[in-house]
Order: sequence, then structure tokens, then C-alpha cells
Amino acid sequence: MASSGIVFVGVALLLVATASAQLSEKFYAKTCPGGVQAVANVVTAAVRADRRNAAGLLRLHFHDCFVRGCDASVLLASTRGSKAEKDAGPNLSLQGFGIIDQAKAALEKTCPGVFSCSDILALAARDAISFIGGPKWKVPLGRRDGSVSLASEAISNLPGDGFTYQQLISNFAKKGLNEADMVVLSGAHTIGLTHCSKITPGLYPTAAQGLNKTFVAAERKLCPNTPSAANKFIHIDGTNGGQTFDVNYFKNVLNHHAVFRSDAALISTSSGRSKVLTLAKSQPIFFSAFGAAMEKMGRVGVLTGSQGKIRTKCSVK
Ligand code: HEM
Ligand SMILES: *[C@@H]1O[C@H](CO)[C@@H](O)[C@H](O)[C@H]1NC(C)=O
Ligand SMILES: CC(=O)N[C@H]1CO[C@H](CO)[C@@H](O)[C@@H]1O
Repeated sequence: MASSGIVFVGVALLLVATASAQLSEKFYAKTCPGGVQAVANVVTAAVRADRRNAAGLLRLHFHDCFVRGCDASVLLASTRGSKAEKDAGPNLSLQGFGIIDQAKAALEKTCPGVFSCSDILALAARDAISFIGGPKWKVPLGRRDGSVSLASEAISNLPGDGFTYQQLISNFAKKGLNEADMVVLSGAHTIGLTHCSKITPGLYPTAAQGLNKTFVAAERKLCPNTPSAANKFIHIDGTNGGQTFDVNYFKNVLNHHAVFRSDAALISTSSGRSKVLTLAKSQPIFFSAFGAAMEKMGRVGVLTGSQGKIRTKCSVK
């Protein structure tokens, strides 16, 4: 029958598409056997020197995957007449480019033209987070690098700090990530810094979104509502000096100590609230769910096989 023929062709195409998109932890076993370890060495040295780098590397991988898939487009430099993702105004605070370049330079010496920048980004995020005591997840490899990076696409694809729960869900859904993935990945905000300008919109309305009053007073002290304070950085999760990867972010959200409006939004629905409760209660649950969601995020829109290319320098297409 014609319709079953169409179904068959459809299934066959789907199988081909899945096969070509397969990543594997052993991808470089023959072509660059020491490569994965070389990335780990560079990343752990950089994070040991400055723990701040862990947050930078995690966010770089996230921004990469949300704009054109995990294809290292976030690393490309602007060219004459074309502004790249990394130069999209509000995202100028991205950190960690130098560490990726350093890892790439080491790999180009031992296995030239083989190891993709997008795989380095995925490994660097995992190595950095496990080094600071967070979860360690699997990083299947074999991504290839893209050659397009547009500031306008960073603006239209990344979630905004003023997003509602529904907006966050639909933003992540566009990347094939579900509601549970979105909530657990928000737990990345257990580390890192934010500009005051990102939090003042939630901090200064009189009602302040149902935030805890003591918390609001303390944050307003750190972030006065003045133009000169806008570029000041503060910890997103100040517990333990903002250095530890743990469930305190979720505890803070539950206690109405949320820094971004998008964080506060996680408990604005009963479904979100129950997910936050579960994660706040158990570090093992948070760690395994976070790792699984990172592995999933690392597959978003990847180029494989003969798609894309292997860049020699990560900032140059
Ligand atoms: C759920 C939607 C999300 C929103 C609205 C959001 C928004 C933001 C904003 C506004 C900042 C501060 C940027 C600045 O002031 O320059 C930030 C920082 C950060 N975000 Fe997110 N983010 C989201 C999800 C994620 C995810 C999924 C990850 C990683 C898996 C992540 C990792 C980070 C990290 C690590 C920092 C700190 C960066 C640093 O200290 O250098 N975020 N985020
Ligand atoms: C607000 O937070 C403070 C700690 O920052 C806490 O002592 C206080 O009980 C909280 N208030 C409410 C109403 O939950
Ligand atoms: C995470 C982050 O800061 N993303 C921002 C990147 O730039 C766009 C455009 O202004 C913002 O909407 C995003 O929130």
C-alpha cells in the first residue's frame, strides 16, 4: 500500500539520520588517543588556577549548543560586516575562550586537523565541573565545527533572564529539551557571577516578585539601582562564597532567594515547584539528573560525519 511505503521510507530516512548523528566516547581512540586527556590537563590546570573558570566553561558550552547546535559557533570571531555570537551585546560576559584555544593548540601539535573545537567545549564543561566537585557525565564525541556565527541568532535563541516558566519551557523545547531538563539545567546557576543589571529588574519593583525581604535588602545593598552599579558582578548563588556546585541554588529558589526572574519562575507552577523540591532535597538526584541533561544538551543540533569541518584555530572558520 502506498501509505505503508511512505511510512517505510520515512522510517528508513530516520534511521539514516540517527546513524550519521551517532557520537561515541571512543571517537578519537585511533586518531588522537591522548586527546581527551590533553583537554582534561589544560582544563584542570586552568580551574585549579582560578575556580571562576569552571562557570565560564560551563556557560560557553550552553551558549554554543543553544545557537546553531553544539558546533563551536560561539568561538568564532566577528568578521568584517558580520557580528558573531560572542559579540552579541548582553552576552559579552562569556568567559573561557583562552582555555579552549590553549587546549586546541596542544591538540594541533599531537594530532593536527583531527579534534573538533565543539568536542573540546563539551569536554571542557564536564572536566571543569567534575574538578570543582560537581557531577561527572559521559561526553560522547565526534561533533564537527560549523562556520556560521551570528549575533542576531544568539539574541533570538538564548533564554532571557525575564522569561516566565512557559517561555523557558518553550525555549528549551525548541532544542529538544523537556521541562525536567530545563529545571535541572538551571541548577548550573549554583556557580558563577552575574552583572547587577541582570537582576535589578526583579529586585526593584515594590513587590519584588514575592522574594524574601531580607534577601531583597541584602541584594539591593550589593546592587544599588544606579547606572554605575549595572556592570558590577555578584555571585548568582552566594552560599559558601559562590564556589560550590551543590543543591543550594534550588534551596535558594524555594526560599524565595532567587537572583534572576527566570530562577524565581521555576516555582511559579506546581509542576516546576515539585521538581525544584525534589532536586533541593538530594544532591545525588541533582547530580545524576544534571549529568544526564548535560549529555542530552551536548547532542543538540550536532554536525557529524561529513558535515561541517575540523577547524585549525577555534576562532577562525
Ligand atoms: C534557564 C534559562 C537561563 C537563563 C535565563 C540564564 C541567564 C543567565 C544570566 C542572565 C547570566 C548572567 C550573565 C551576565 O550577567 O553577564 C547567567 C550566568 C550563567 N549561566 Fe545561565 N541562564 C540560563 C540557563 C543556563 C544553563 C542551562 C546553563 C548551563 C548548563 C547556565 C550556566 C550559567 C553559568 C555557569 C553562569 C555564570 C557564568 C560566569 O560566572 O561566567 N545557564 N545565566
Ligand atoms: C528570609 O530569609 C532570611 C535569611 O536570609 C530568613 O532568616 C527569614 O526567615 C526569611 N523570611 C521568610 C519570611 O521566610
Ligand atoms: C544568558 C544571557 O545573558 N543571554 C542573553 C544574550 O543576549 C540576548 C539578547 O539581549 C538576551 O536576551 C539573553 O538573555
